[in-house]
This record gives sequence, C-alpha cells and structure tokens, in this order.
Amino acid sequence: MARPILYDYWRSSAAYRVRIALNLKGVDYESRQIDLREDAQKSPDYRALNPQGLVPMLEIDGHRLTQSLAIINYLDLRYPNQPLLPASAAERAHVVSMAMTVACDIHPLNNLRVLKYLKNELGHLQGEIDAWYAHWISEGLPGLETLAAARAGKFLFGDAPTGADVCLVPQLYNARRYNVPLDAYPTLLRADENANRLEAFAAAHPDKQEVPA
Ligand SMILES: N[C@@H](CCC(=O)N[C@@H](CS)C(=O)NCC(=O)O)C(=O)O
Repeated sequence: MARPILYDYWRSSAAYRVRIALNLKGVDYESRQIDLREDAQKSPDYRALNPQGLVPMLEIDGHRLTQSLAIINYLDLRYPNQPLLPASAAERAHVVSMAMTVACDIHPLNNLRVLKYLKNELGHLQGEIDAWYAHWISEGLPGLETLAAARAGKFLFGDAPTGADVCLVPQLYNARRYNVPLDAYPTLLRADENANRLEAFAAAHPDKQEVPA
C-alpha cells in the first residue's frame, strides 16, 4: 500500500486535526507542506488536486480526500482501532456535535482567508482583526464547555480521546496564540491537558512539524 500523503501546513489547525487522527490510528504518512504564507494553497498545481484551495488534503488508498472531518471519518472507518466516535447513535451525535462546534462554528470565522479579507478588502487594522479572532473563540467555547461538562471524563467524552478532542486541541492552540483567556473552561482544559500527554497529540503539535523555509 502506498504511504498516505497529507497536504499539510504546520500551523493549520484543520491539518493539525488530521495529523492527530493519523497518529491515533498509527498510520505512517508523508507530510507535504503547502505554505499558506506564500498562498501555495491557491496555486494552479495545488488547486488541480484540491479545487477548494485549502489544507488539509489526504491522498490515501487511491483517494484524494478533503475536509478534515470527512478525512477523520474515513480514517475511523478504515482503521477501527482506537475508535474516534462512540457506537451508540446518541453518543455519536453528542461527540460529533462537540467536534462541529469547533470545526463549523468557531474555526471558519477565523480562517486565514477571512482574516485577510478583513484586512485587505475591508481595511481593518490588525488590532481589530485580533479582536475579531478572540471574539469568535470566546463566543464559541462557553457553549462547548457546558455541552462537554456533563459527560466528560479525562477527555471531552469519557476517558478516551474522541473526534471532539481531535478538534478541541488545535482550537485551544489557536486561542493561546491570540491570548484568549481560557480559565472559564475547566472541562476543556482538562481534556486538552490529558490529550497533550498522549504521543499522538504531542507529535502532531505545530512546533513538531517541518516549517517551510
Ligand atoms: N472546513 C475545512 C477548513 C479547511 C481550512 O480552512 N484550512 C485552512 C487552514 S486551517 C486553509 O487552508 N486556509 C487557507 C486560506 O484561508 O486561504 C476543513 O475542516 O478541512
């Protein structure tokens, strides 16, 4: 079987999710950095592979997969070890809901292209953009904290990492980069701390990735 190729960027939180999932599943893969600072994601060569012009993309088993949650779902079905979603319908919905709180409601508002549009087309100052970034994180995390608290253990759901933790950890990494206060989220902080103790999460951290020159 050919080694899977992850079209990656060290600081991309959507790619960070996929790196964690690949590591949790024990899948050996090659990382190819698409330099978002250089707009490499918009190059004709990359768009020919992924018309959306975003990372991550995963080439695996002869498929070209895009969208981090779809990729993680593929990996979960393809590699049933260390399940990332519970089997019961209601519990699965709960975990997916927590993952989507991050991936659909917080992260897209703070994506690079959104920040660039605010700056370049709409003329906002960097301070305003930083406030925008922090606002959408602080708007989203309280709901996630409450949603998680009732059924959390060491992780957001029970005592093993799930797809919700896979989304949480990169989001908290982003929050810290922008100095967003996190003290009000003890459940999220506990899950984040326990996750980062696992090699699968630690090895996926941006600081452990190759940074394009
Ligand atoms: N919903 C997508 C989001 C992917 C995404 O937004 N990727 C960002 C990096 S985290 C990106 O490629 N941004 C490039 C840009 O904004 O031009 C997913 O979950 O994979």
